[in-house]
Amino acid sequence: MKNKLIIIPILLTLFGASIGLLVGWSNIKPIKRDITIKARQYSYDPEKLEVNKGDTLIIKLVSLDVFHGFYLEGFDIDAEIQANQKSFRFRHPSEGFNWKDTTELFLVVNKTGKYRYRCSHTCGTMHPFMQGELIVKPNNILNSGIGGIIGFALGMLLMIYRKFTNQGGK
Ligand SMILES: [Cu+2]
Repeated sequence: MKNKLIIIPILLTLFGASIGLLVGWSNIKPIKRDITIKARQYSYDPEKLEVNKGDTLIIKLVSLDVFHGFYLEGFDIDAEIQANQKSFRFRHPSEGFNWKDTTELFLVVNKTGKYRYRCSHTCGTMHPFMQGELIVKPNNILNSGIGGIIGFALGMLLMIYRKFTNQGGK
């Protein structure tokens, strides 16, 4: 009988933690991110972008010196940026050379991974080395962690509650 009393609280704790994990898993909150990428010979600022899966990126592209490109691998985006202009033009390479003018790129990052962005317009001798990296992280690790903690706390509360009710019954 003593063993049973130990097992039940453990099961309740695990059950609570599992519920917490599931709640955390579905509690993904994507956000909007305003991002300005400055291009100049021969780098991008920022060189590395870290976002979460599901986020909406609103990307402004500016060039500080000469004509640059911005080709984002994995998302079918290519852009051309004139020096010191607020607007730029972009296309989806899969649709050919159908350029459109814009001041912002809207992009929902719906997959995790590392994606290179690179200059697609020859801008000088070091042009081939002009590149950066977009890192899309899963956005549920933190949530599931918090969910697990809440679940654990819930399990502990259930265990305490059971102890009290058991004592009350006797
Ligand atoms: Cu360039």
